[in-house]
Amino acid sequence: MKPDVVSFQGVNVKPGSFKFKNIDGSTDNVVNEYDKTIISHSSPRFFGGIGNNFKYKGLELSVFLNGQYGNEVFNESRYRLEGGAPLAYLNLTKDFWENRWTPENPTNRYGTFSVDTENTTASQVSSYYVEDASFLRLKTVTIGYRFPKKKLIWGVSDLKIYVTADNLYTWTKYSGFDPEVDSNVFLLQGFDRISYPRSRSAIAGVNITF
Ligand SMILES: [Ca+2]
Repeated sequence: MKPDVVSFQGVNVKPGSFKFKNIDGSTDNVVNEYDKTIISHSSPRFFGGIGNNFKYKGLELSVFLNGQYGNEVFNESRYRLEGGAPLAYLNLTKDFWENRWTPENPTNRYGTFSVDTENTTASQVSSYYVEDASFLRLKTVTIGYRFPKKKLIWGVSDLKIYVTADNLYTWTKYSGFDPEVDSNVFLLQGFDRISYPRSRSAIAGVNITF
């Protein structure tokens, strides 16, 4: 270990540990509860949606986009699947296991792994697990076709066929399943407790008016 490495109270900091910043100005270079600080912003600075309808002859297209900007999410999936909760004997991702820090693989991509919390800094909540959850989602797209009235027969006065698709695509840098997370606890906003992603769906329909 280099002499200027910051130590973490209660943890054996080793090569491959996360590096923490001693921000309280203490000269002992120890990180403890006095070095805690606010590191993120769980509410979006901006959120909204925009929709538009297009018509050309019998064709109709409607598009709705929604999104948010400027909020951050604690990605608990990564915390659990990258060795942050080792005592719970949770699974690890293959990517983490194969690319974790070891003396033979001295990488900055992941930290080292240990089964006990005294020997890993991964179980400390830190900015490492906090991610930008801004997104833009192609929420709903509907394409329809209304048949010309003069072509209708059998007493039909209006005939329209359509296809509607939901959650077609999401532009985001967030690495979890879905940046629009719900922790199911009101006081835990911006906390991704491995929330289930929104499903992509499509329905087709026919509207007939006699
Ligand atoms: Ca300190």
